[in-house]
Amino acid sequence: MTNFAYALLLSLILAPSGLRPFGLVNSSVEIEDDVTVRDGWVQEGPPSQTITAAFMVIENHTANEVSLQSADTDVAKVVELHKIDLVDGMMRMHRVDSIDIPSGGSVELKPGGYHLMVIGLKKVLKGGDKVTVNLKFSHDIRKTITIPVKPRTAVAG
Ligand SMILES: [Cu+2]
Repeated sequence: MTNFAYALLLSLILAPSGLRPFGLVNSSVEIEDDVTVRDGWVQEGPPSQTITAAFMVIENHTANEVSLQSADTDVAKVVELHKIDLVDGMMRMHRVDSIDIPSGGSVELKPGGYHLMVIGLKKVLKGGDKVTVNLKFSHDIRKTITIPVKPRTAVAG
């Protein structure tokens, strides 16, 4: 092989790798390898009640199924994962161990379905307040979100 041919071959081999840093930057932006939480809110509790619920949409952008395993907040003693099901024509609320979010999918915690039960409020939550909630998922994923309290009048039903 002549030196010229060798240099040409080398430049061809090196050209793609020379672009690779850009490719890496782009792919790390496009492939969001993370769990994201959006549209979170806490229901303003009825007066004299120390229990309320929190809702949100959890999106799983990772390659694995991820499950929400527990949650806590400074404003309450306990946060439980709950689900409302229709059992024999009755709406029944029960505790669940975890909430699974499929890879590439999302789960909506909403009134009448999955929710975070916020138990033992340490202060009265009013519309406009902000509540910080720590979420613990499988695969050692943790998220801290700060979500608004919605006044009861703003919620249908
Ligand atoms: Cu509940």
